[in-house]
Amino acid sequence: SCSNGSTTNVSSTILVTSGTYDGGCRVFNATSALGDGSQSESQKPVFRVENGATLRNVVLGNNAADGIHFYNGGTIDNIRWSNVGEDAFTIKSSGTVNARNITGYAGEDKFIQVNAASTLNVSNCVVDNMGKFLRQNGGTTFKIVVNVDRCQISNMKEGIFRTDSSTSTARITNSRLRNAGSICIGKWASCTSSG
Ligand code: DGU
Ligand code: CA
Ligand code: CA
Ligand code: CA
Repeated sequence: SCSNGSTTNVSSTILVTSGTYDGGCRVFNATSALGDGSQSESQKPVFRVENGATLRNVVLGNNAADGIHFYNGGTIDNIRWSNVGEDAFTIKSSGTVNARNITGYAGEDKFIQVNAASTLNVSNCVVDNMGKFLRQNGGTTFKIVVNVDRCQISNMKEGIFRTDSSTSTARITNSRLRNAGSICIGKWASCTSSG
C-alpha cells in the first residue's frame, strides 16, 4: 500500500492510454474543474484508463470527483480512495477490467458502476462505508461477468451486487463481509458467495 507522498491537484482528467502510469503513491486531488465529489452526475474522472493500459500506485484524495473511468478494458493496481466521490470507478465501454489491491472509504452511493458489457475481476480489496459495492447501470440488460476474490467489505447500506440484467453473473470468493447488506440484489443469472 501507499503512505502519503506529495499532493498533485488535478484540473483535467489524466489519460492513461497505453503501458503503465505509475502515480508514485502521490495523492491526486480533483479541483472544482472536475467536480466536487458529491452525487452530481456531471463530474469528470480524475483518471481515464483505456485499451488495456495500467494505472498503479495512486491515492485519490479528499475530492475524487467521478473517480476512474475505463474504456476498452484496463488494470488498476494499488489504488486507494480516501473519500470516494460520485462513485469510485466506472466501466464506460466493453472490455476486461482488472482491479487489484484497491481500498475505498466513505462513498455516499456506489463504489463500482458498470455501464457496458464487460468482465470485471477484483482481487484484494478493502471497501468500507458506502451504499453498495457494485451496480450494473439501472435498466440495462447487457451481460456483465463479475469476479471478486479476497476482499473485505463492510458497512454497505444496501448490499454488494445489484443488476437488472438476467444474463449477468457475479461471484465473491475467499472474502470477509461485515454488515454488508444483501449479497445479490436483482435478476442475476447467477450470483454466488463462497469461502
Ligand atoms: O440515470 O445512467 O450514476 O454512471 C441513470 C444514470 C446513472 C449513471 C450512473 C453513473 O445511473 O449516470 O455514474
Ligand atoms: Ca452515479
Ligand atoms: Ca459516476
Ligand atoms: Ca465521499
